Amino acid sequence: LLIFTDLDGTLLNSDDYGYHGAITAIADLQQQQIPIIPVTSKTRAEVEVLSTEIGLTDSFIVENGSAIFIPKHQDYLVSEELKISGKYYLMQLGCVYAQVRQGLRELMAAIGEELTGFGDLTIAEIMQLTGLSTQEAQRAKNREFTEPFITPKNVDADRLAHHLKALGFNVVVGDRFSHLIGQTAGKGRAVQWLVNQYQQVNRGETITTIGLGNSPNDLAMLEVVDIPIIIPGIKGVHPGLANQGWKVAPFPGSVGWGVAVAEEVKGLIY
Ligand code: 2M8
Repeated sequence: LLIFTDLDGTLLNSDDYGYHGAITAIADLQQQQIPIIPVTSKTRAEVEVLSTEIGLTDSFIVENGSAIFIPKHQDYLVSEELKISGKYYLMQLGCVYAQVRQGLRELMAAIGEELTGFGDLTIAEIMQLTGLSTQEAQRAKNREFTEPFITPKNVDADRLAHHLKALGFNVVVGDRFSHLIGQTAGKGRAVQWLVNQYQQVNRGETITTIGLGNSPNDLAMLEVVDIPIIIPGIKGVHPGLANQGWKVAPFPGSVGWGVAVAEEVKGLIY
């Protein structure tokens, strides 16, 4: 069993980024040696700190499925030539940051509108928009593969996506921002790649996957897991995820995560 989880608004509460409601469920999973794999818009720098805090030690997927970081102690998951990046093996699916910054400029020219990306914002502005602390905002700005930008109010989402596609990029929508990502990146692809690596190690065994998310950028991940679980917001399920017939956690944020995961895992025999 593998648990793939989004962070903001899913494992972490939307308002305070806390995860208290999930602590017991996380401890139970760890006792059963069930990997908890973050699949997030966040950067490597952000996930590293959060993982240490929460006590997660498995691989993780950052910047909307642009890269998979495999810690050295999980080298059994590495079956092909992968780059080494710091303490990790790195499987890169998307572009590098300079490319997405250039993409944002090209998009502005194509639509004839100003757009504001994280690269244009100061730390103070990011703090104001997100509620992150100074250090957290610095880690969020420390991007390697994707550019979050403020969703323009006067540009139709389909038009934006259409132009980005023509420029060789994709756009996904998170809790607060739109994210410009490489065309070969995506939470779904990244999850599939990692499941495949686990599958090669566990030949013959069936691997069951649970995925948890709350925003439209989680759709691709929820589509490729065996058991998709939606974490609602305070106003209910995000319209971008509605009508899928998927299980919805009984509460928003970490409390919903804890209850839904505990229930689901109890129903499976491992
Ligand atoms: C951004 O990601 C969230 C995820 O849904 C969003 O779009 O609202 C990213 O920049 C991430 O790095 C950052 O931590 C987060 C903070 O709210 O915002």
